[in-house]
Amino acid sequence: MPQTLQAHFDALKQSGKKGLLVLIDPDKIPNPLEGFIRRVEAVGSLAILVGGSLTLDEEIRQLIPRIKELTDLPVILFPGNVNQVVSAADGILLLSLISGRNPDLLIGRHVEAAPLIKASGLQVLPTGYLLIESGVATTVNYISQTIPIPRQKSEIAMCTALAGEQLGLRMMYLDGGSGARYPVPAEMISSVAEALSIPLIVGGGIRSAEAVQSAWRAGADLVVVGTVLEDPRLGEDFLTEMTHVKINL
Ligand code: 1GP
Repeated sequence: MPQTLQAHFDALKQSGKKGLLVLIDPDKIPNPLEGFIRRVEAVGSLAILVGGSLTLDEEIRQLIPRIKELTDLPVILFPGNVNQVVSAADGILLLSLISGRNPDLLIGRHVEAAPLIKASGLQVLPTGYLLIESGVATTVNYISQTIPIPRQKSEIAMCTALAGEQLGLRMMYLDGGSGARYPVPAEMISSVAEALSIPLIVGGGIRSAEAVQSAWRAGADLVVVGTVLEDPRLGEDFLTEMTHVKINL
């Protein structure tokens, strides 16, 4: 990927192509990691996201250099807290939780992390993060202490995302949270996608190739999958299904 990550994702959006991003939770590192990375490459993931809203140890600091040794795919942090700013990665989704009204997650943590991020040399992807109600109380619901946007309230999601773009955010992420029971509804994805001119990421509860394609069809530019890959059998089935999908619709 010779361009910057932002330029790459902007170009993807402009061209109407679609992308997949695999998320690794540093507390649930696939074993063996190398075999997993090879399958992630084979399935066409554009980058590897690393992070989570709650991490139990410092594993992320060792994990990123291990991934970098195994692949040329960009590694992008998906940080749940300031401790997940690791300079060995390529970029960071600098998330502002704009669906919530928790000032710490809108701007507070960012102030604390700003000098670290500047010193790290990481490429910054300023990202509006919208938490969507997903049929189960996810870790991110609890940890963020915010109310997710109700599933049927597409117009709230759309106005929130639009405000984020108007404020200068460069990416938008609609997330049901890791392990969501239901993925973000297609109608909500469409409504948000139609309002935005920046790349739209969708994740949470996506467990099949059909669900990935459904999110793409609705207007997601990038789809994130994490939990499905943590189960060896389901993960294998998913990756096999995805190898048959024509990724750039
Ligand atoms: C979580 O969107 C990501 O923030 C991925 O969700 O783990 O449910 O795939 P899953």
